[in-house]
Amino acid sequence: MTEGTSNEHQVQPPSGLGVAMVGHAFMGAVHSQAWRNVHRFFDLPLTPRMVALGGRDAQRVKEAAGRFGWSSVETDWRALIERDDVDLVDICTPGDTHAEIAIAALNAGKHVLCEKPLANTVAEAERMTEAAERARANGVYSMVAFNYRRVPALALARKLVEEGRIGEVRHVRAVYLQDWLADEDAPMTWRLRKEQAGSGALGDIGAHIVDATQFVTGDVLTGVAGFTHTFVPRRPGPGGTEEPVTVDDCAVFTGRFASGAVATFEATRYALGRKNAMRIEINGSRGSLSFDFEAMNDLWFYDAEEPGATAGFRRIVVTEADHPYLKAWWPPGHLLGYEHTFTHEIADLLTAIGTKTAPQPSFADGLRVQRVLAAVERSAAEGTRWEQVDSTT
Ligand code: 4PW
Repeated sequence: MTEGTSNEHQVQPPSGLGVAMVGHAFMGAVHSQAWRNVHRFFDLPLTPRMVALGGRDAQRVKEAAGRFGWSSVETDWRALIERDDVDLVDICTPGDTHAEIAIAALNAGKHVLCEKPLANTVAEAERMTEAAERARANGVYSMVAFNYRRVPALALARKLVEEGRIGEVRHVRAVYLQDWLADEDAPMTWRLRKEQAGSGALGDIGAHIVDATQFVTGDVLTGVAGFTHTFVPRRPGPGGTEEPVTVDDCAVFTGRFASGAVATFEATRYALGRKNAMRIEINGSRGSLSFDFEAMNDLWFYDAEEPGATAGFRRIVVTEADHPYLKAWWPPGHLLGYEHTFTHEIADLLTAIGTKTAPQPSFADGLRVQRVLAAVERSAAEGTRWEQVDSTT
């Protein structure tokens, strides 16, 4: 994890890194703010130069570049990769383009940051991982953008697990709940087309809880069983015609970690009232940890070694200078937000590249998540064995 600077003075890093980004929607906007600000708050070996933004529509990409602070534009991502002033390519496009862009960039000797999930299929993720490993042998690095690893409270949770503060992990309970699809008249989007998104809630947000739980526990999932469901099979498409929804709306699955820990997962975009509730609870043999992204500065810790009369879940407000990433930011109690997780991610990436160490999560980590998603889909397709419940009274 990258240490921050004190916020009283800025340190000018020694050399620059030319960055190009492909895509300028939600993820493009949030990555842009991180590229713009990261070196103003973190002491880094490299300063990013936001040299070019890529997008297909010339007018829209020009407007986005002006708004977000990119110096030039390209309407073909291949042109970005060919440029000598580009050292790193940041991929913020839908999943169906990740493999082609990432492999071309790595083969051209450019470092790559790629949005999650790494790819739309395991086969694509395998090819990307092979390209990443070849490139790494030549000092070219890559990372998959699982930004929630960089929530200070989750980074602290990992540290507490590593230090043995909750003992042996027994239960992992994770949900990622959003509600932006609950309205059945909400229009079609690329996130609902299998050919573009790979899967629905499973890959879009389920991927985050798979990565985050593996990160916090330092363990890997070795088996899953689950099912998926699509509540609204058709939605208003472009031009007023209805279009079929070809992905899952929700995914529910159980899992087993290599250590033997038992896990449950739920990902949905139909949980009315829950806007971005990524919640993780871990119960160990000596204590428990609990986190909810909708109150992302808090980590709840239950220490079973405290005397029974006073033991209870304790709220840790993760804003102290000695908490992960916090030295770079505001005085205690002055809270951080969603965007900071991307700034932290990019600080860690620049530190890794500048010090010639492999950034994490690697494409191999992204591939492992992809294999979990594929296993859930196989389990769903093959049909979990459902036992009938006698509902007669
Ligand atoms: O974290 C989530 C993403 O990965 C965001 O809330 C939106 O859902 C955008 O993509 C996914």
